[in-house]
Amino acid sequence: MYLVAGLGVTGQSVLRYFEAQGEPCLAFDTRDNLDISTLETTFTKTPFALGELPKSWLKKFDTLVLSPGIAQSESWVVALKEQGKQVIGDIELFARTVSAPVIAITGSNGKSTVTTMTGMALQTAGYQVGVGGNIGETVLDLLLDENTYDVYVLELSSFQLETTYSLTSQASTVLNISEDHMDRYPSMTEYIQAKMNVFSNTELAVLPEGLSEQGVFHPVSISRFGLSENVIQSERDFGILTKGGGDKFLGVGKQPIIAVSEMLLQGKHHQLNALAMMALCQSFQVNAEHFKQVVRTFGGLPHRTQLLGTFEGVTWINDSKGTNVGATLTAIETLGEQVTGKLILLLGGVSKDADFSDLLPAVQRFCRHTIVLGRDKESISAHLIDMPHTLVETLEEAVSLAKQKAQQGDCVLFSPACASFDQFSNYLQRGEFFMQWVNELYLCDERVASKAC
Ligand code: UMA
Ligand code: ADP
Repeated sequence: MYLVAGLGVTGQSVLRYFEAQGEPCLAFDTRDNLDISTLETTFTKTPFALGELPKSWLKKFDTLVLSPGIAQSESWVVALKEQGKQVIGDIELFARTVSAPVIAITGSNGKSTVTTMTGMALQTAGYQVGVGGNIGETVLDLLLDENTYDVYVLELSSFQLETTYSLTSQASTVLNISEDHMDRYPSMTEYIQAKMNVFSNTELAVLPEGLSEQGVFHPVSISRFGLSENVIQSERDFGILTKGGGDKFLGVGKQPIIAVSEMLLQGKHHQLNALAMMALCQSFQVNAEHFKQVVRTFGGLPHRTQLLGTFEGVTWINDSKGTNVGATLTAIETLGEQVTGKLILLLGGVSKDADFSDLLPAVQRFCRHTIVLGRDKESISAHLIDMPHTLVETLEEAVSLAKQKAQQGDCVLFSPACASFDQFSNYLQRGEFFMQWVNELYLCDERVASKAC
């Protein structure tokens, strides 16, 4: 028997999956105030418990299906492991059943973007593609839906990879590594180890320039991708080629595929993401025209350096999905180069014990003012000592202060470098509120101008 631990998006999909399989299970969540009334009426045969795991259950199950948000270092999980219980996740259940090929994507940043673009490329080429995992749609819901997929493209977090053992993939990648989730891992070593699990049984390992092959367990082949000239060492490596007139192309080996100027999204990280997409699709029938169609039309996902508009000469950008220092650094550097004035940076929330000093050179170079909000604002502020910055409690306050600080030609960038759980349910809700408050600020001002507010 299974114990389903965690009743969020993942746990609920596991309950649906077990019900469809006729597999009995027990359901548990550590949050004693969670409203599970709907679940209890949906899964009538499943016993539910909240807060503490009932002692009487201990003999009833042998495998724990752990949600990604629960750390294996939690004392009750450690105790269960000591008693010999097996710990697996939803990806492991998926891996045990799936028969179509899988492309597995992890990394610190760009996962959702590359997952989406890879799905688009395969779809454009005529494949029926199941896109899911950490990006939102759970892998078990993909298995349960009515479609027959030719290929699955999965975004996998380090948390999900910790509890995955038998996933076989056609192609896989760790897109990049920068510090994240340091509240969950003792050090970067354990975080990187979790990510490297994605390579444990893969036909093709797609590696960014600079990432060591150590820890890539016996892939059938390796492809590298990167921006520097010398990343291309073989016909399987993807990089930027400069042609006669100085035009730059995304290419493989010596072969140019897409002119960089054709890409709708400009910026170095978008080039990296497109190279990774092409490398991951190698063993499928996807050609240059299919890739071109993707990069010409893909304008980015919502909440990722999303342009809201230019109001009274100030541009507003929502990067609520910038949830770690690496992502925010990319956003500051990319937008800092593009904007005619300076950046007003809004960041803060749950810092996950990150080192914010990595942001300093970019903040110094590109930001007029930084506004720090949320639970961990003081500790973040300690890293910004000599930078002009202000501490506020809420995002709403930050938005109105940003408007006062911004000058003509400036760009207000909301890229929190933090998780959202102190004030919001998730990054989506945080981004929606940001957009709403920006809208209200300018709408209300218009009414002020016409004396109607
Ligand atoms: N929680 C408890 N007690 C429990 C169960 C959960 O306190 O018994 C808390 C967790 O600590 C966490 C929250 O509830 O704060 C949600 O955890 P969860 O495991 O229930 O999460 P799900 O709702 O199942 O969503 C998860 C991913 N979330 C996490 O890994 C935290 C979602 O990624 C993912 O889309 C979904 O599965 C489907 O696969 C979100 C995320 O923030 C976007 N991911 C992290 C990231 O991208 O950085 C890893
Ligand atoms: P993830 O799913 O890994 O969180 P997303 O594709 O959702 O990544 O992008 C989140 C943020 O990370 C973006 O808003 C952008 O600022 C940054 N980003 C995207 N691609 C890259 C990349 N290749 N390298 C570094 N940062 C990136």
